[in-house]
Amino acid sequence: MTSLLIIAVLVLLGIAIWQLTKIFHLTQLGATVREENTEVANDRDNNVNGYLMFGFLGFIYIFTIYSMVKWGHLVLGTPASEHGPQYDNLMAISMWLIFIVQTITQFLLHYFAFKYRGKKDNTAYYYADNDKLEFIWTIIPVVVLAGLILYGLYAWTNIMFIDDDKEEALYVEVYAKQFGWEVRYAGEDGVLGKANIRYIEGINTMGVDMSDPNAQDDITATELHLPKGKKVIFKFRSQDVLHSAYFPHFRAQMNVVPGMVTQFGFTPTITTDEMRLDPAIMDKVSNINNIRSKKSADLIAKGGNALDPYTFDYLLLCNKICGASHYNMQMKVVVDNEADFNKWLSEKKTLGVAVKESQAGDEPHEVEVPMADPANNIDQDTIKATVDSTAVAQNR
Ligand SMILES: [Cu+2]
Repeated sequence: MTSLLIIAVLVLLGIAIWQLTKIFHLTQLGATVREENTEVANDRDNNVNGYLMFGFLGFIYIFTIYSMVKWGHLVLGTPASEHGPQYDNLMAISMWLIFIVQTITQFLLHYFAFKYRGKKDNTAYYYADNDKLEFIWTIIPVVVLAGLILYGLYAWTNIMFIDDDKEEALYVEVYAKQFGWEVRYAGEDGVLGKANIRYIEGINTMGVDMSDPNAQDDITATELHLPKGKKVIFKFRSQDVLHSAYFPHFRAQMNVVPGMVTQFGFTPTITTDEMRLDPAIMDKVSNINNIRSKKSADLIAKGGNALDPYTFDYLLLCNKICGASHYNMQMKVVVDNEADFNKWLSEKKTLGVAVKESQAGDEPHEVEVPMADPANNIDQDTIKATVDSTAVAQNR
C-alpha cells in the first residue's frame, strides 16, 4: 500500500513539473526565439546524444562485467546427475554465444548511432541494397541457430527419453500437494500400485489403491533417498494445483499436474557426503554459516537463541507459485551408496503392513468422504500413455 502511494506521489509530481515547464514555455512565446530554445535539434543536441549513446554502451559493458564478478559464483556448480554435464554444456554454449553476439552488436548499434548523428548540412547517402551483405547477415544466424537447435533437440531427447519396458530402474512416485512433498517407492515388484485421490484415508495420504496387489509392497517416505549410480524414474502426481518438481543439483525439473502423471528419469552420480566435500559447495556453506553466525550474535544480544549451523543437502523444490506457502515447499534429498540406500529402504514398512497396522490399532474412525474429482480419476497406465508427449515435460 505504501509503495502504491509513493508511486502515485511520484506520478503526480511528474505531471506537476511537466505542467510547470509548459507554463514556462508559454511565458517565452513573445520573446525572440534564440537557437538553443527551439524544439528542433541542433548540432550541439546531436553531439550530446551521440556521446550519450557511447555512455550507455559503457554502462551495458560495465554492468555485465560487474554482474559476472558479483553474482557469477551463484551458478549451480557441479552437476550431480549423469545427464547434468550435457545439460550444462548446452547452457554454457548458449550463454557464451549470446554474450559474444551481444557484445559485438551492441557496440555496432551504439557506434553507428554516434557516427551518423545529425550534422547541419549533412545529406543522407542513398544506398539501395547489397545482396552479398544481406546474404551474409542472413546465413550466419541461420547456420548458428540451426546448429544450436539441433544440438538442443539431441540433448533434449537424450535426457528425456525413458523406455519403461527396458529400463532397469528404480521407480519412485513424487506426490505434490499444498505445501509439501511425499514419495512412494515401487517396492520389491518394481511396480507402483494404482492411486487415486478418492482412496486417501488415514495414513494412506497419497491415495494408493490398497486393493491393487502391486500396491502392497509400496513404501512411502517423507524424505527422498536415492541410490548413487542407478537410474531413477520419477512419476509425478499432484493432489491439488499445478506444482513443479525442481531438483537444481541434478539439473531436472518437471511440471506436476493434477489429473495426470508426468515423468523424469535421471541417474545420481554424487552422494550427499561426496557433494559436501565439493570445493564450491564448501565455499557456499561457509558463506552461509558466516551470515548465520553474524545473525546469531544479533539474536543472542537480543536475548534470543543462536541459529543452527547449515550443512549441505540436496533439495527438491517446488518451482511453480502454487499458493501462500509455496516458498517453503521443499523436501530433503539424500543420495546414498546403493548398499546404504537398500538398508534405509529395507528398514521401512511396506504400505500394506502399515495400513493394516493402523486399521487394527484404531477403533473404526470416521471415514473421509471421497472427493468426486473426475480429473484425478486416472490410473497409472492411462497416465503412462499421456506422458510420452514431450510438450508436457517442458517447463515454461
Ligand atoms: Cu507447489
